[in-house]
Amino acid sequence: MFHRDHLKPWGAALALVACVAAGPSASVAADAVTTVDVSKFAFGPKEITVAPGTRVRWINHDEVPHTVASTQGQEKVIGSKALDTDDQYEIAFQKEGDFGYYCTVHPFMTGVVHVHKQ
Ligand SMILES: [Cu+2]
Repeated sequence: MFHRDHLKPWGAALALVACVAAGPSASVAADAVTTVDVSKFAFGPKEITVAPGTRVRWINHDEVPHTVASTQGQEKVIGSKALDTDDQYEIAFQKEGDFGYYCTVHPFMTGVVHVHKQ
């Protein structure tokens, strides 16, 4: 009980920090979300091109868990937990570049997010 009361202000503080951090990008691309379907052991579309500030959301439609992780050797921009059926993972891409990724459970599953000003 005592512990819980102390955790609450922390949660609020963290949420506030997250809001402030996301602030500047929100004005660039308000609700731009691009969805990648994880289905039949593949990412679809396999390659996407988005503007900086776009949120990319992966949704697992398979009956087995998948992950989304930056290609080994690349900067770790993408890193989801195991996604069960219908689970989602979403991140915003701010920097321009080509971000390759794969499923750590099935490494043959690969994809690329190209982030470029359009
Ligand atoms: Cu997988």
